[in-house]
Amino acid sequence: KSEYKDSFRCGYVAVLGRPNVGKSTLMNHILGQKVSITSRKPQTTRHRVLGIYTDDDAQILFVDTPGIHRKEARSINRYMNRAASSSMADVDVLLFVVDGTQWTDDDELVLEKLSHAKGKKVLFVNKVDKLADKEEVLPHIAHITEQCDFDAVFPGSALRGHNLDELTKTLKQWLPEGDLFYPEDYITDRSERFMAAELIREKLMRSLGEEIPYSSTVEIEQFKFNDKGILTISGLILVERSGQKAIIIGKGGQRLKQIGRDARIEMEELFDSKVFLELWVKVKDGWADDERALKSLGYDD
Ligand code: GDP
Ligand code: K
Ligand code: MG
Repeated sequence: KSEYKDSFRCGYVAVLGRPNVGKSTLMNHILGQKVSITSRKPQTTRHRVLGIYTDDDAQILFVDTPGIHRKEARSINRYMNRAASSSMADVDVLLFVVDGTQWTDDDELVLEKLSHAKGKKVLFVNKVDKLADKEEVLPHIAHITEQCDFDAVFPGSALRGHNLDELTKTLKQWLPEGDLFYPEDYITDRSERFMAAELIREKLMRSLGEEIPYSSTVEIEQFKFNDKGILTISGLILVERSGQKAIIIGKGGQRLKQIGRDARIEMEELFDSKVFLELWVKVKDGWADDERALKSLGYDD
């Protein structure tokens, strides 16, 4: 046994890629907890979310980002691209996540940005579980590494946890030596109110069809324990048009009830408390196109 034990390491890893490749799923799996919401729909992640992983020899600060994409017609989209691009600066490792089954123009865009960035670069080729023939990822990897140098490449699956231990080991090794930045029991720097709003938004994203999810956002109006120790949360869902409000509420209020039930179950686990959740839907036209409205709705990092 050596008396020169490796010193503790701590640093930032930005998780980058186009929408829907599995960035948030990957981070959550490594953390062992849902810190960042996920769904089948692109642009589920709208904010930069810090996920904190701590073990005996390192603390990894994952910066989960909204997917970088070309469509920038609306303020909300510009905000998301800004949030993602700015996390490329001042991190120790850039983790580029791609979908091993699908390569698009948006991937090309992220790769181009990456090729100019400084820092260690790791490529994770995700969703390999969907490939019958795993060798199919090889031309993919060749195409990517021709355009940008990577210090390590991992094929794997964020959903099934394939190759994540190896990935984590490599990431740790490239962090600078240093003490913990956050207490060891922290999993995110986000507030409980933020987490509550995100869980509601996740259930919305998952329960609705196309279009509407991108026109909705959630504000927490109340978050407090009552005298019986029950956590009372009041969430306001904002949409852009009255037709959308009707769809979210559903026939006899059924859809909104289901969204509330699903969100409450996860909140009770996350906050380790009984939760009373009230949801409201309100029309606020144009919030996604208005920089000032975005700021007041918490899109300001
Ligand atoms: P993000 O937009 O990059 O953060 O992607 P998400 O983490 O929200 O994932 C997008 C979708 O891909 C979700 O439906 C995930 O369940 C799915 N997904 C993520 N990783 C994997 C994987 O390794 N295998 C499969 N089959 N699906 C995955
Ligand atoms: K997604
Ligand atoms: Mg995401």
